[in-house]
Amino acid sequence: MNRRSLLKAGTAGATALTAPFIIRHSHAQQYRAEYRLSTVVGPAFPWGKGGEIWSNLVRERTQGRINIKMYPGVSLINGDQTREFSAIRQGVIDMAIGSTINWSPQVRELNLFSLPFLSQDHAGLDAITGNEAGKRIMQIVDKAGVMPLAWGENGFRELTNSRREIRTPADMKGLKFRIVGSPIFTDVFTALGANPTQMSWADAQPALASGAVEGQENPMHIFTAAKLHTLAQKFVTRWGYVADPLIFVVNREVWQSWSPADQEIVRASAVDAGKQEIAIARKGLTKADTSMIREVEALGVKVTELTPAEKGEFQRVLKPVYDKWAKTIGADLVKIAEDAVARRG
Ligand code: X2X
Repeated sequence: MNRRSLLKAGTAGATALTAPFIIRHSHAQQYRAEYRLSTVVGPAFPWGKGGEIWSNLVRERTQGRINIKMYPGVSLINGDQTREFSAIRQGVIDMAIGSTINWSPQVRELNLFSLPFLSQDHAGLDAITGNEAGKRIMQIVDKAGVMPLAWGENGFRELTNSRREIRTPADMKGLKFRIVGSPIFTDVFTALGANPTQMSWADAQPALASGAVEGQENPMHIFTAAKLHTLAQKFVTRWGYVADPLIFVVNREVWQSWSPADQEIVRASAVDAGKQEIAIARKGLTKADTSMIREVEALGVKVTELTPAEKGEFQRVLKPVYDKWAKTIGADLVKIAEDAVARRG
């Protein structure tokens, strides 16, 4: 991204605004008492923990000049997580660690990560975010009007339900699943023969508790921290169809109100917090350490690992959905990501 043209654009915009705004620009030290950081879940989850780590690092490293307050539950927008990106752009939210899923209604390229079975595993996801595709995504977010700083991770989204073990698309037939409010998920679950309903995370939990929906998909750390086994979720299928990365961002005007030195502190702190957060999100879910799976089984939950052939069957059924969305995302970007995964270590 060309930062000079970005700054110029910001200055041009500022001249149209009121005098106090310009004064704040020329006296960059005039910081707000508090900056609002939005996340969907709180510090009991790796995602919210990442927010806590970022806030603490920034507070320490700026000697309190930049004081971040966390608003989990996307509470600044009443839990309506698919409005988060617009709210950051408009300044209702100052900073966020957001899921690409929740921002994809505004930024179509972010659907890249929701292409079923694209990333395959942690190495595949790292190959995408750490290379050209990841750089392009950051440029796209920047162009969409929000300052992107670092990657984090919610995790691979696994399938859970209250009814039966799922090993094939046929096992999903007619089951009612809560899905996130992003259209690609409707296409995926419909293609698999299930009965999907879009709702926010806040609405999902009562819907699971009452049996209005029978299943959902989310990373294992969300499963344990939200105690989804107490919401009738007795079956988990680890299909790893979607990796759910997070992006650390700051509202453009807030960013420009900080001194270059403080901008650098916020950026470096986001990178450091992102690395720590990703390690927390993967804990117990690596080849070397599968303790998270044992933990879930100990809750009385049946955890099913699919064979490569079984995964291949889901992938085959979802091929038309993949191809349709690859066009929306941009064939070029999808190809770069696919090549990165194919070359992964
Ligand atoms: O709503 C979800 O499922 C969650 C918490 O994972 C996201 O915000 C994408």
